[in-house]
Amino acid sequence: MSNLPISAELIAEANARDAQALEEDYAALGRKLSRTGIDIDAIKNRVTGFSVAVPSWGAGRGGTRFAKFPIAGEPTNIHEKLEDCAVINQLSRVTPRVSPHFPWDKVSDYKGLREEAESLGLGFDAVNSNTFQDQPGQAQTYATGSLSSTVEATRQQAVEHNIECIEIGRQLGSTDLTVWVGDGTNFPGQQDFARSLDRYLEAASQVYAALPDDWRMLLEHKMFEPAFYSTVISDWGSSILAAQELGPKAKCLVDLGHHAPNVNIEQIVARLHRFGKLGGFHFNDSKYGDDDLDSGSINPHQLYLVFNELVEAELNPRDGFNPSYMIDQSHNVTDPIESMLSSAETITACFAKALLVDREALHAAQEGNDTMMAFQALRRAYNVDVAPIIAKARAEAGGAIDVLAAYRDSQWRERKAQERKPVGLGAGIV
Ligand code: AOS
Ligand code: ZN
Ligand code: ZN
Ligand code: ZN
Repeated sequence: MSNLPISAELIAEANARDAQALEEDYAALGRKLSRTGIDIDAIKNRVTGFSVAVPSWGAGRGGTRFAKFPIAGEPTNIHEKLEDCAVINQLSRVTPRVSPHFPWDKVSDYKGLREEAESLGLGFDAVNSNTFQDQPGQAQTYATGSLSSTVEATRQQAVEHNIECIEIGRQLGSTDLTVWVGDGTNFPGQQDFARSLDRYLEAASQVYAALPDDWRMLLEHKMFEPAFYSTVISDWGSSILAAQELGPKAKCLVDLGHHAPNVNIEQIVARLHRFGKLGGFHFNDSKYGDDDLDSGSINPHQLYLVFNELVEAELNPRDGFNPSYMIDQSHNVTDPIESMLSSAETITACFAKALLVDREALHAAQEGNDTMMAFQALRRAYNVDVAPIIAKARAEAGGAIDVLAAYRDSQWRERKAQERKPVGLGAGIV
């Protein structure tokens, strides 16, 4: 049974306002692109096949460690979060999957939850485990670590939680387990670097052993926070070494905010792909650290360069190419639905721009050491405004030409403010 939250009539009415202008812009861009031998419809068809998952936790207002400022009508549980994610997908048509986090999204009936998601036009993406905070009634604390803890019973508890997440994910139809641990230290000397990694690897291998054949374990590295001196899986080096040691089903996940400042993330992407270990992304943007700002809001060029490597990787699949794309943002000052609509559009646009790169010209310039023309091959595509392609693909798939205007027309948040109970105050989640 379909239970879609936004009426098709509302989208059609909103689109009627913009349809003529879109046709004109699409035709003009089509003529411009055809002068360089690009078929705009072929690009549009690739865009139609593109998708990025949204995080269940992103549907709520995020927060900082200082405060969280909830908004009226914010979702209070996984059911309401799914509804909001369905709104995002209905309007954008590029976010058909939701990535759940446990135990935050715990319910008693996962078969029922899967059906509920299906009725909203959604499926489930990677399952995320949580061993970075304690839960009420939990036997062991994660205060000094989880998979790498010096306490055997704590490591065991963390392993069992991850295995439970796999079990839940099987019922939800997921095939990836994303593991980010907060394990690390705040003081030099606090832990032995080698022995803590040994303990992590031993525990992670127990989780790995429980993976079904068609599953992957995505290791998410992070340089700092909450640990501020060292972390166990601190960078892509530690991540790929761990993934290589664990086995072929272990891959690396790149969260764009989890690197040292100014690090060349697009090169990391190329390296991970070269060794068959590129598992997925958490898209967001940052100015200073793991700021979890909206994708492309600070440095859209970096996001484009990442997609340039992804398109390049897809053309040279090496050990296969199947990265899982997901948004991981903290929406502290916006309506989360609006942020994810805008971010999904930005991410898709970077993908579309990367498709426009004249790869033949780029490769020829690279081989001939023609630096300026190589750079120009990338720059030319970056400078194209691909908005008409994205909007046209979306509208043809039943989505809105102007996603934010249609969302505001729907008065979704105002309506939910009447129906949903207010969320509590307090520090948010990172
Ligand atoms: C933490 O910094 C990471 O980005 C993780 O992906 C985390 O599980 C997620 O952000 C939810 O807090
Ligand atoms: Zn992340
Ligand atoms: Zn993060
Ligand atoms: Zn982040």
